[in-house]
Amino acid sequence: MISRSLRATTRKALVLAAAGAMGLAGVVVLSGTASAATTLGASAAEKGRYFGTAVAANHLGESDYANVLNTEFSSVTPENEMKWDALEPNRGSFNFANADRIVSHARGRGMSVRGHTLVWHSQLPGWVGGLDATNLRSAMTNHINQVMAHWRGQIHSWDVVNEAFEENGSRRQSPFQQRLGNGFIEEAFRLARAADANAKLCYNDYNTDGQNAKSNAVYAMVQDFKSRGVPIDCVGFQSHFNAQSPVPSDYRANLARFANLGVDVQITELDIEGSGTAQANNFRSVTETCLNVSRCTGITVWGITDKYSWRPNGTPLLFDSNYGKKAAYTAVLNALNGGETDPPDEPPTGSGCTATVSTNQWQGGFVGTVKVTAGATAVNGWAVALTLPSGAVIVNSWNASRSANSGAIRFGNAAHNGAIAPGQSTEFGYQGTGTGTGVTPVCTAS
Ligand code: 9MR
Repeated sequence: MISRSLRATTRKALVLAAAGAMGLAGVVVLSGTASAATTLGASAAEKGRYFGTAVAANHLGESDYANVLNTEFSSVTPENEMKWDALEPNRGSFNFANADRIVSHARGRGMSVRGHTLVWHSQLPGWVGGLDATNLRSAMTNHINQVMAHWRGQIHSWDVVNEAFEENGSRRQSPFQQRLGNGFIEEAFRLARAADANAKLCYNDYNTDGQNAKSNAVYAMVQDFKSRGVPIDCVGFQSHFNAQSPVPSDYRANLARFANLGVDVQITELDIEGSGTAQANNFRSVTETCLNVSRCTGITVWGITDKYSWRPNGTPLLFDSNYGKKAAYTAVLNALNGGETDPPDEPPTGSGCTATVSTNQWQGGFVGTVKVTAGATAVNGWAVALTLPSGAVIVNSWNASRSANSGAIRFGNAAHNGAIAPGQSTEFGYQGTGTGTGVTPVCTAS
């Protein structure tokens, strides 16, 4: 086992070599192993991460736009050009030209590409919504196969399914959900793995940045996929923030709990409305959050300049309308150049704890067994929150305290099982009447 600092030094040397080989601009070697980078992409590369942006094909010919893109970023996401309506406006008739321009621009300059997005209810041509189940399944299959084959081996990560959940954690009633049922997400991921075995396959959504009903539902889905071997490699957190939807205080804990399921996490559409120091501080904190989650492998901002943002009045990006670097830019660059952070590719991942539940249900009653597992650092006390379905009542529990007998319940560790070594587990249980299935336990370390 090599030491953390030696690993970090070796990593930095490797990353610098890789950045040089990729032709990434902006790495300045100061002396010995000390270095600082002067662009977002190069600074992120020093931390083993990418820094990307959404781009629009129709702006690539503008010199300011292309200059900032080429200098600052190491990854791109086509903002609209890979959506279903752009690629397959009529059934079976594909138009790859605009997205091809972005992919060749990026790959010709050593940038990676995020594919966005294969299965989404929005920007869906009308003909898809009119299909019956049999035709929709074959259209979805063909769309995934054709699109992924076209760029096979060229896409770092695909958003296979986008925005399939509602805020309350239920499934969004898209044509896919309505005609194909709950299994459509799993079907899409299995098709995607078969179509391009080398692309990372992501589920991507918004308002899932903190722990809430929606992110709990996505978490339960990813947990289920991992337990059954459904292929999924990453979860995208869009991270569109503003006054109504601020950076959540449990952002890091939320990303870490997903990472602890064994998937990469990516910040995929970052923008933060505001200006000046307040905006800069938010961008800094988001950047530090990613750097402090070992499997947070990269950040993508949702556009280069405020001028072309989908929310131009919110001035939510790092460059102003004249391509001037904003305070937010400097905050992100400094954060990327900051101190030691968790490397993205080494288990065990994250700190804190995770919880899984196994429920034995019979007619009229149930026993739940909850397994609490520590992350990369030791846990010295934990609590697990879960919500039982209505009608379920707990009559007995063991190896934990409990705050209530029904509804939202918080279990705390007992005196003897609060301390858990890194990567180790402990269990507690409860018995109740009614139906106790379908709960999602959320663990917090104290
Ligand atoms: O930024 C995109 C904008 O140009 C489009 O008009 C809009 C149409 O749906 O989509 C925007 O991008 C969305 C992304 O694809 C998915 N997450 C939300 C983004 C902002 O709406």
